[in-house]
Amino acid sequence: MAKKTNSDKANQPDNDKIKNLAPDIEFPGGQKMTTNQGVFISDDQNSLKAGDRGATLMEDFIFREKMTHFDHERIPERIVHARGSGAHGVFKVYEPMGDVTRAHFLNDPSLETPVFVRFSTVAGSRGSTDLARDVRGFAVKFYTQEGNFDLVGNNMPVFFIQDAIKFPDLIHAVKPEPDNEMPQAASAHDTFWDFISLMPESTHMIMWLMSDRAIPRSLRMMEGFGVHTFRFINSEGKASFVKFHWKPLLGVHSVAWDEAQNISGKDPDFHRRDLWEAIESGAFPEWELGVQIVPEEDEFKFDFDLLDSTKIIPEELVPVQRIGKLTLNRNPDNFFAETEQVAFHIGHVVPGIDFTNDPLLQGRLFSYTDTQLIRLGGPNFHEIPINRPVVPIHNNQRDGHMRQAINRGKTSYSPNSLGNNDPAQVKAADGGFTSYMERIDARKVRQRSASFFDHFSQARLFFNSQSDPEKNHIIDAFTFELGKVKTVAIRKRMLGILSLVDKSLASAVAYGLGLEVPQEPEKPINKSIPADANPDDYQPIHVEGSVKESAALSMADTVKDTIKSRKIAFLIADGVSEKSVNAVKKALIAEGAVVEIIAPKLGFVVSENDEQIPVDESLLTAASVLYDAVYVPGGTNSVASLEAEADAVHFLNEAFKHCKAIAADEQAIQVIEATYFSKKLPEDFSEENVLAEGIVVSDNAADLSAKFIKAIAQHRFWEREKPRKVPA
Ligand code: HDD
Repeated sequence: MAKKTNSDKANQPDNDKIKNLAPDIEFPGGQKMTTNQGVFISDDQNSLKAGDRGATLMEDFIFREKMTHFDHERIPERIVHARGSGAHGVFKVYEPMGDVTRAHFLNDPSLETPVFVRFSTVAGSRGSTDLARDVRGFAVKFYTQEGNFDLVGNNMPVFFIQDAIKFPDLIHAVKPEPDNEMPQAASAHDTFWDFISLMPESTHMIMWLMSDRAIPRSLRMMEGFGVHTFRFINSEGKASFVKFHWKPLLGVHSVAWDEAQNISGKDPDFHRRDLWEAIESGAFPEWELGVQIVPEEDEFKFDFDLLDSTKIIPEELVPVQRIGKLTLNRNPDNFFAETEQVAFHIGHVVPGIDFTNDPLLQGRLFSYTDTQLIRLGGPNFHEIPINRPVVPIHNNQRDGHMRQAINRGKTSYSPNSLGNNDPAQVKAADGGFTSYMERIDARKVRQRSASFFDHFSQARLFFNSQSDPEKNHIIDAFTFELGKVKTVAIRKRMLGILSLVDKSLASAVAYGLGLEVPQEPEKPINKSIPADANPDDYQPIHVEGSVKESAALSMADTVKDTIKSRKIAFLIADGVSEKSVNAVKKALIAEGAVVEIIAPKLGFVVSENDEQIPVDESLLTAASVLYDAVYVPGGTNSVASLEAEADAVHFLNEAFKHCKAIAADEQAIQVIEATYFSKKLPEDFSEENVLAEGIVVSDNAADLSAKFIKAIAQHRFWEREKPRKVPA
């Protein structure tokens, strides 16, 4: 029997959704070529012509079919989040959550719910670089026994705007400018900052966007957030507010901005490749699902509005309970069929989960189905294999473009007597969805609640919660982005806004821009005002937030005890000591790291004992920015070659500049001496120094490995930038 899949997924488990996809899988192995009508093709090389030098004949149905299909291969890319990478996996809840939600998949710890996850950048096109400074989408489709639930979140817990009606404006501002379609996948341009500087509600989100959260080391090392406040409903109909979090077990880590820009050239698919390779190698990425639960009666207990998507609930006020685990354990078989055609919608909820009146959430409820209609071509996109639930669908919807279901029977209306009044509605007690009966007593108005008008206290909370290196990176990012803005008035307006967040931030950015921080920000600060309104009614209010610092907001406080799936470069040349290679390699692999051998040329390196060591990458195809750490083994001839090899020295210099862990066998000290950081080596390589500075040189492989592993787990040694001499 022909193999059903096109890649060996022996180590990547099946689940109910994978089985549900199986009948649609096509694999050509051992098969004969046919037309789309199933006719065998004898010649796929030549079109049918009137003579061997004559014109192609209209009757050539094989040519016409092939060409027509090709001509129609593309569909519109997503208007936002066009660039994405997907994976299958499973979710399991730890304990029944029946107290707060009746959702079946959150109540049975023995149940593995299949999921499909798509990560994305927001602004760039489908082919744009993964390492753009941008928000990352984190969309999870749970194929539950009660239908599909989509948690369509981001890697940042807040959003730019408070009302969905501003979304087209925001996206028009950030996308490439309409006259010249520049810049691609970048917010560093006039239209974006023009809009932001007029919309102070975006200030909190902008702090996140200018932080290193916007340049993750890996999709596997970022948090996810549902952003809005949702509702959980239990089986008694009692509601609680809930915020969703994804906490990565590998910790939250980012790259340096200079590194991100380099990666964009060396490997624009860096994140996509990293996710794919991790899953192929069995290093399955994992996140815990966290929830912050607020009882309905506490709705007005906070100094911000739970319905305002520019606010977090600080974890100090409501702790995050970790309630289950997501594991991504299978790569897609086909990018287009799965990752491109998957259609998420925040309105895909199951009984036990409901919406709130967050005006951003409410507007999203319209946009997602609407966009799929144009993107996927019609109302039957739910039948596309990746989108269909693992439970049957029965309703009276019929027909439309590309309908797959063959609905049997005469009745497609309800009530009916001819078809036994089926399909039958389902009582709430038996699993039928019922909307939460929120009491509403209000006038119909186009207004923003005054409880949404504090735009700065949480921006300040975020800035105050960062470590010094993180603060410096935020300052650098603002200086970079506003430096790319050509209109000086926009730069000045932004400095006015920043001065309302933190004076030191504003003056550090102003310094880099060669400007003064304005005494008073331009008034009115908020320019997003209805025509008939009094501008004074729309101005920011100043709130002293009750939480001044929150550890969860800084990546400096993240998990730093693992080097699982980290990529370590070994720089070697002919004459290398294979003992010095193998001992450290073995120790790193035992901790789950990936080791790649890099040499001046591809093929094999011949060791000092004439052993052949296969080379993974050459100094030409590899670059330090693609690795987490670097090690130089011993071997007299090898180190002499590397010392004289400018690319090898550059590799190390760059690793130092990007604050990475560096190790060298004592014999390789001369290579380190050729670098510019040789002057900055610590006095000794005690564990304390290695953990502070990230460099270890030793003649003892076991000692070196142990310290190197601890150093890699630290991720980065940002302190190296201290007098800000290292331009990372
Ligand atoms: Fe959105 C896609 C996340 C606000 C309208 N959004 C999209 C995706 C993610 C998000 C992760 C990609 C899904 C995928 O991988 O296919 N969006 C968010 C978050 C928001 C948000 C976390 C704020 C909390 N979005 C938002 C608003 C609107 C939209 C306010 C419009 C009113 N979003 C869309 C869209 C997209 C989309 C136009 C484009 C492609 C798609 O839906 O399927 O409908």
